[in-house]
Amino acid sequence: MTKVLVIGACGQLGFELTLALRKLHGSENVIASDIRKGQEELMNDSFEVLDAMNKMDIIHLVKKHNITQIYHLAAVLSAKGEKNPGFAWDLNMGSLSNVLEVAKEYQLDKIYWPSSIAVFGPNTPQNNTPQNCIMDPNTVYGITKQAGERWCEYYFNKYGVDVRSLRYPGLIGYKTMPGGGTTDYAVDIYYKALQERKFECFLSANTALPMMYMDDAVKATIDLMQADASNIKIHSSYNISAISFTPEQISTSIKKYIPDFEISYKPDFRQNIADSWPNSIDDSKARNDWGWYHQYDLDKMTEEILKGLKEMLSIEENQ
Ligand code: AKB
Repeated sequence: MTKVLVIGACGQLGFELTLALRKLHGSENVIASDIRKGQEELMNDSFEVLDAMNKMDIIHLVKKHNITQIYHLAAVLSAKGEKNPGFAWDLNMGSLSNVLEVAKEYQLDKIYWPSSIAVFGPNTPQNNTPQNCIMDPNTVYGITKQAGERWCEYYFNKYGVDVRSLRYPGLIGYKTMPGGGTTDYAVDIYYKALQERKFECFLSANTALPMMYMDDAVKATIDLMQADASNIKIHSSYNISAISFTPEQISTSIKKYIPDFEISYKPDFRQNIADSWPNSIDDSKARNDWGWYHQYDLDKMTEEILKGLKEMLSIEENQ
């Protein structure tokens, strides 16, 4: 019997992934948790307030709900991490260590932990970045993700913990706002396009970054976790990719639906972070090992987000 604990369920990915996991395993079998209460849709009997820095509290929930799998999503992202690097290190590494220790001690079936394209750095090959190459992250977030990957592989090799991971590109969804990432502009731009018809971008026009629509990210995560253990050949984290685009290209895509939309550029400290990350990713190992494929290109994503967001915003306005 699968019993899942999602840590960081109220975040941008956590919200949509938790709802998808509840569809898959049944609501009563997926316990959402976060440091504080969040969206109404998650708040039922299967929600717990949890500070992932407290190992005893994680153990308490594992015992209380007979948990067999943990999805540990809580983390400080790239831009926010630079404002308080010590805290980002403590939270990202401390909570991961807690989860891996609990998995080892209580012999959990599987753990999911997200890595990121932030593991790459200025000396990484930027185009079609391979799975294995120079990795010299220069943000605290990227450093914790790279160290976390090593830590996950270590727990697999030394203790047999079945921990699985993906190096997410920028994730783009509209149902929950992202918090503190460098790729967040690609979410905000859709809100501003509908509400103000204009957007000032904190990255320059030609900054290409790997990105992915949220539905694809949820699918990738569930596919990886459902894959037969014998097909999982990488126990650090898999490169995963869908689309790559620049601010100029996403703006062109939006103009197909909102012709009077205007974009302007005012790069800030996040430009340096973006410049140190790949333009595009080679994810052939994920495609070959466990059959990954993506479903959304830029225009399909734009169409779906603008439609969904329009409905969501007009509902809010009418309330
Ligand atoms: C960020 O921008 O920090 C995240 C990421 C790419 O991991 N979205």
